[in-house]
Amino acid sequence: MVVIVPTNKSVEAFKGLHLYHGAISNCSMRVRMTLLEKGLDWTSHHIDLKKKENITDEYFGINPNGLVPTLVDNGVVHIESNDIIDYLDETYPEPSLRAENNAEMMEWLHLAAAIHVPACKPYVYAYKVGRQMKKTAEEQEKYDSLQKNEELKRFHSKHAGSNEFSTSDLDKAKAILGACFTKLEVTLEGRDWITGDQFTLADISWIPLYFVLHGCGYPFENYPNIQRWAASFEAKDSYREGVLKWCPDFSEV
Ligand SMILES: N[C@@H](CCC(=O)N[C@@H](CS)C(=O)NCC(=O)O)C(=O)O
Repeated sequence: MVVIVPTNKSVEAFKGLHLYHGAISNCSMRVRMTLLEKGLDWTSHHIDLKKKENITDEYFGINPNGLVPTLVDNGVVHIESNDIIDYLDETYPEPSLRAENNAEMMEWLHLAAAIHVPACKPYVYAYKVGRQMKKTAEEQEKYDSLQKNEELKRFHSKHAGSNEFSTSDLDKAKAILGACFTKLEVTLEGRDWITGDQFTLADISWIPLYFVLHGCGYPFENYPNIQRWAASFEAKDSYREGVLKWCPDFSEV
């Protein structure tokens, strides 16, 4: 659980569940899907990342990394999407999204979190959103003044101004994604869902990764078990409402 004491105190008065989230953000998709699977009511605070609505004093006062999603539950601020979905399942246990083998499920959540900056983000920025996400000089100055996280500063400097991601950054990202999707392909052999017969947080954690990377042209045709798994989750209401309603087609982003 990653709880933040916000400097923007306005959110501490919030009642119920409030989610700051982005339509095109894969990390937000996993939280929206979890809220929907659980039938929880929540108040939406949409942050348009393309309009850089995250780069404000107000938002950095809620999420010190300036990232979406942020969940506020009765005034308590939670960040980090994989921790948020775990927190939601612990706190609102019905219906359960936890696997019988909790350790195996958590391993998938930790893996999704670990590959976000080295693999997922560079791939998505290089093949889809990088140019649209470039900051104006003014936005860059504001971002530099607000962002204290060195890893994120380094990431964003790689496509700032006229910079683009290097071939070695992309080769590294592709190698990590290749290893992860090979692991997922092998795991799904003879299984409906990632941890077995039951749809769990492990699936919710990885569905948005599939969705955005597929929209970037990632070669999923080489992974038949993953394609079968995708056909199953595409029939779910939580996928339609939590992903497609906000972002009908990532390739069009
Ligand atoms: N580890 C964070 C990553 C969140 C993240 O990178 N969110 C992206 C959208 S998926 C974002 O806010 N990007 C804006 C930026 O990098 O400035 C989580 O899982 O919540």
